[in-house]
Amino acid sequence: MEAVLLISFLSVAALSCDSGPTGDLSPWGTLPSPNLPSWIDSTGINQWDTDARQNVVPYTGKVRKYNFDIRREYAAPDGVNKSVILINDQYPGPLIEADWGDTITVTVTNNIDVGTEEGVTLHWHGLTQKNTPWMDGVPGVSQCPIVPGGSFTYTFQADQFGSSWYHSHYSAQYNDGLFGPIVIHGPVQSGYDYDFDLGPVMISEYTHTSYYESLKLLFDSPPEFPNVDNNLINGKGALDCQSNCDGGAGLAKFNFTSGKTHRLRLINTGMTANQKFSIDGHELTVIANDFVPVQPYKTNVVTLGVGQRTDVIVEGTGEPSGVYWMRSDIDMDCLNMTSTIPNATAIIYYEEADLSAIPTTTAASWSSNACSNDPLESTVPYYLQTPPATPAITQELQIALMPNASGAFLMYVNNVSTRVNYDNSILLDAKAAISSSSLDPELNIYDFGSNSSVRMVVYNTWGQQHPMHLHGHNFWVLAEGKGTWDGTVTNPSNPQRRDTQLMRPGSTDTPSYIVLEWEMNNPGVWPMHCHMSTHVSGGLVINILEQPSSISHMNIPKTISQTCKDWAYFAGHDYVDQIDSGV
Ligand SMILES: *[C@@H]1O[C@H](CO)[C@@H](O)[C@H](O)[C@H]1NC(C)=O
Ligand SMILES: *[C@@H]1O[C@H](CO)[C@@H](O)[C@H](O)[C@H]1NC(C)=O
Ligand SMILES: *[C@@H]1O[C@H](CO)[C@@H](O)[C@H](O)[C@H]1NC(C)=O
Ligand SMILES: *[C@@H]1O[C@H](CO)[C@@H](O)[C@H](O)[C@H]1NC(C)=O
Ligand SMILES: *[C@@H]1O[C@H](CO)[C@@H](O)[C@H](O)[C@H]1NC(C)=O
Ligand SMILES: *[C@@H]1O[C@H](CO)[C@@H](O)[C@H](O)[C@H]1NC(C)=O
Ligand SMILES: CC(=O)N[C@H]1CO[C@H](CO)[C@@H](O)[C@@H]1O
Ligand SMILES: [Cu+2]
Repeated sequence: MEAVLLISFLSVAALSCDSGPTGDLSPWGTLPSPNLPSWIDSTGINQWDTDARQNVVPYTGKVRKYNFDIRREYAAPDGVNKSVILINDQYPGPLIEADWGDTITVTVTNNIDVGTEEGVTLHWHGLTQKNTPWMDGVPGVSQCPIVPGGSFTYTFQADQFGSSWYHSHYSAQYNDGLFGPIVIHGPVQSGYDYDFDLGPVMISEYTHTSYYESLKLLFDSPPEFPNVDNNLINGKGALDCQSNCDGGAGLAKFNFTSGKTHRLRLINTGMTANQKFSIDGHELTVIANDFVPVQPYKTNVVTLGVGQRTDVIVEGTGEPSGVYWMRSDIDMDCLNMTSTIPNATAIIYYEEADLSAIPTTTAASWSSNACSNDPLESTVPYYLQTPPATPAITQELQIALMPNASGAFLMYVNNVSTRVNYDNSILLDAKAAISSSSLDPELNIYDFGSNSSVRMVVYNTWGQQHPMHLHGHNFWVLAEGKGTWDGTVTNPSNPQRRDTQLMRPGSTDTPSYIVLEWEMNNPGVWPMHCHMSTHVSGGLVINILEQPSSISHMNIPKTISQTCKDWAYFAGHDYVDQIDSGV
C-alpha cells in the first residue's frame, strides 16, 4: 500500500517502478497471492462425469452473476500515465469464475465518456455458445455494438472448463485494457491434483500508444509500427526494476510453498507477440492447452501465441526461503516491431522468503521454434476424440498482405480483406433467411449449409505467424508446417484440439500451412481469424455460416435486435470512425 500512497505526491518521471495512480490494480499477482478453490460448489461434483469427453456438458442450474461498469480513466500500470479502459475500476478486468455447467450472466454498461465515445462488445473466448450464438459478442456478426451509455446482458453456459479470458471484440479496443480472466472449474486428470491454484497469469505486451493511434500508424502508407514499450504480467510491470526497485513494487508477485504443487493459468492477452513463459529453476507440467486437457507433459518453457492459454502445474522444489524470477519473454524474432522491455518479470516468494529480496536466479533458454507451438506429436488431448475419416467438405484459404487502393497494407483471406458493418448483424440476417450470397462480399461469409464437418487447409504467404482462432468450436489441428500439405495427419486417432493454434510465418515462394477440422454441430455465425489484433484489424477474418436453416428457427432475444436499433440511432447522430475491419 505504501508505494501506492506515495504516488500522488510524486511526478511520473520519478515513479518508474510504481503502479497506477488511479484505478485499482487487479488482485492477481499481488501478495498474499489469492488462491482459487477447486470448485465453487463442491456439492455438485458428483453430477460430473469425471471421465468427461467434453461433449456432454452438465447442467447445474447455478447462475454466476456479474455487473461490469466500463470506463476510460488515466492510469499507470507500468509507471507511465496513459488512458486505459477499466472494468469496475480494475486493470485488467475482474475474474469471471464458474463451475462447469453453470450459467454465467454479465451485464455490461458502456460508460466510456462523451468525447471519446466508442462502442463495446465482450467476447467470451473459447466458450462455444451452443444454442446461444447471439451471445458471442462480435459486433456486426452476432450483435451490434453497445452504444455509449447503453447496457446489455450476456447470458450463456460455462460449457467448457479450464482457463480463458474475455475481451472486447470492437476494433482493437482490448489493447487499451478491456479484457479479464475466466476460470471454469472442472475435472482434473487423475494423479494431477495440486495443492494451490494461483489463478490467472495474464501476459500482455504493452504499448504506451493507444490502440487507435497504433492502428492509424499501421494503416499509414508506408506503414509505421508502434513501439512495444513493455511486457506486463497481470497488468503489472515497471520501467526499470531489475536493480533498484525497492522490492519490485511494480512487478507481479506470487507465493510458492516448498514441497507443494501450484497450478498457474497462463493466458496470452496481448496484441501480437509470441510469449515464452518460464520460471527459473522450475519445471512446468502442462495439463491443458486452451480449454482442452492434454496428456500431461513436462517442459521448461511454454510458448503462447495471442489468445492461447496453457495450464501448468509447478512443483515447489525450492527452499522455504527461495526467491525466483518468473519470466515471459517476447520472442523478438516473431514480432516485427521494436520493443523497449520485451522480457516481463514477476517474483515468486517461497513461504519463508525475505519479501524485499530480488531474485538472482538464471533463466532457462528457449528457441523460437519457427514461431510455432510445441510439436503436434507432443500435445495429445487427454479425452480422445477422433475426427471423421473424410470431412464433408474441404475449403482452402490463402492469407496474404497487400496494399489497398489507398496504400494501406491490409490482410486478405482469399483476396478479401474483411470489414463488418456495425449497423447490422450477420446472425440476424441469417435468422431472417437472407441468402448469404446477397450480403456484402466484404463480410467474407463462408456458407457451409448443413454440411456435418469441414476441413480448412490454410496457406500463409506473409512473413509472420498467425495464432488462428475459431469461435464456437475447438478444432482439431491435423497438420502444420511449411510448403504444400502432403495429406499427412499427426496423431490421426486423437489429434491436437484447441481453439487457437499458431501457424508459422510463410512467404510467396514457400507458404506455411495449417490444417484445421471441426464438426459443424453448432448453428451460428462463427468468425475464424488471426488473434493478433493488428492482423484481425487489417481484415484477417472470415465469417463461417453454420446450419443457416436451423438459425432461421432460433428464438433470438429482442435485446439483440435492440442493440442494432440503438447503434443505428447513435451512428445517425454521432460520427463513428470505423478505422479497421471492425472486429
Ligand atoms: C495523466 O494524464 C492526464 C491527461 O494529460 C492528466 O489529466 C492527469 O492528471 C495525469 N495523471 C497523473 C497522475 O499525472
Ligand atoms: C517488419 O517487416 C517488414 C517487412 O518484412 C520489414 O521491412 C521490417 O524491417 C520489419 N520491422 C521490424 C521492426 O522487424
Ligand atoms: C530477453 O530475453 C532473451 C532470451 O533470454 C535475451 O536473448 C534478450 O537479450 C533479453 N532482452 C532484453 C532486452 O533483456
Ligand atoms: C484502405 O484501408 C484503410 C484502413 O482500413 C482505409 O482507411 C482506407 O479507406 C482504405 N482505402 C480504400 C480505397 O478502401
Ligand atoms: C486472388 O486474386 C489473384 C489475382 O487476381 C488470382 O490470381 C488468385 O487466383 C485469387 N485467389 C483466390 C484464392 O481467389
Ligand atoms: C456443403 O458446403 C458446400 C460448400 O459451401 C455447399 O456448396 C453445399 O451446398 C453444402 N452442402 C449442404 C448439404 O449443405
Ligand atoms: C501459502 C503462502 O506461502 N502464503 C504466503 C504468501 O505471502 C504472504 C506474504 O505476503 C505470507 O504471509 C504467506 O504466508
Ligand atoms: Cu496474423
